[in-house]
Amino acid sequence: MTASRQTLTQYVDSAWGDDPTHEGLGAVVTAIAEGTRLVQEKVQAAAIADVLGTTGDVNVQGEVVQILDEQSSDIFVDVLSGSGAVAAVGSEEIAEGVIVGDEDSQRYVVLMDPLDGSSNIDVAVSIGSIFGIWKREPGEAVTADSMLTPGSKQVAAVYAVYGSSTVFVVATAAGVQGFTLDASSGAFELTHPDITFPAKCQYYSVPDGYYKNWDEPTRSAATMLRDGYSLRYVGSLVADFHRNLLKGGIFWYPADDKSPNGKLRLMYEANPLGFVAEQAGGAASSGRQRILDIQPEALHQRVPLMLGPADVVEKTVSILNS
Ligand code: AHM
Ligand code: MG
Repeated sequence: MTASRQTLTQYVDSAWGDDPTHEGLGAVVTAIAEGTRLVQEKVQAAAIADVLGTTGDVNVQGEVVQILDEQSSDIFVDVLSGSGAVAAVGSEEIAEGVIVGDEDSQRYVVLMDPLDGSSNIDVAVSIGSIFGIWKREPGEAVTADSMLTPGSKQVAAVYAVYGSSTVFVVATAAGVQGFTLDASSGAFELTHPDITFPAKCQYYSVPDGYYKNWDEPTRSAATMLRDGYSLRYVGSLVADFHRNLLKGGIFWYPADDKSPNGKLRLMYEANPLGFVAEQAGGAASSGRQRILDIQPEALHQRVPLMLGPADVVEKTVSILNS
């Protein structure tokens, strides 16, 4: 008989229930979990409900908006705004940050990629959602500028993967906890406590098809990875990252001739997953500096992104800069 596992609700209560420094964090994470349940239902039913495909709009990134991108963003803005603990929300799909309120109880700012892996929505490949959580100073004004805070100031980061199961990973300074949705009860159960990168790296996840657009140092560093590890790349950052975190692997989306700042977004993708990587004993780098140290200049700014075991990231960065 399987011992009963801690649920996300129990974890939130025991980790932060009586802790004044984390007051309200449980409400934020619980709201994200509620949104995740709703989005995973949409993802599962998308083809049947006829909500695959595009809205016909182009987002602030200049990318075609999928119907599920927009619906997911709306769902998470709603649950976060209703949590009572969130002052502002930024979304990859929304041009400006959404200011919710500046009550003292609204202590957190959440920046998110509500549905990562848009190109995989229509083809039943794993996709996910990514969240960085920052705490406001008491009395601090809630403005567009106050959302531009370095990733090192995050108090927590969360991601979900809608895959062969729905997983929900929560990282804080106390470590990285992985939950799995029990579809029959609707509870997230703690199936992967205290996640850290395994000692052995097996995989590298790099968009090799852009080799022709890379400079020589990027080619050399990628060749080192190709010589040492097996390629795994599904094209959903959050799913590639999750596999690499559990099995041992490095993810790298470098800059290239066509995208000199890389493709991925600092505030919605790099900072949250960089925070998770570091809390799991790994590292996150742009190839030039630690991701979490970057002073953001714009909500939607892009950055080259390397995430993985610390020694492999360090070696790749060193070849890139040699
Ligand atoms: P999205 O947030 O619009 O889905 O775009 C980001 C995605 C990442 O999930 C993934 O790592 C990358 O884009 C894949 O890009 P490419 O198709 O160039 O390999
Ligand atoms: Mg994304």
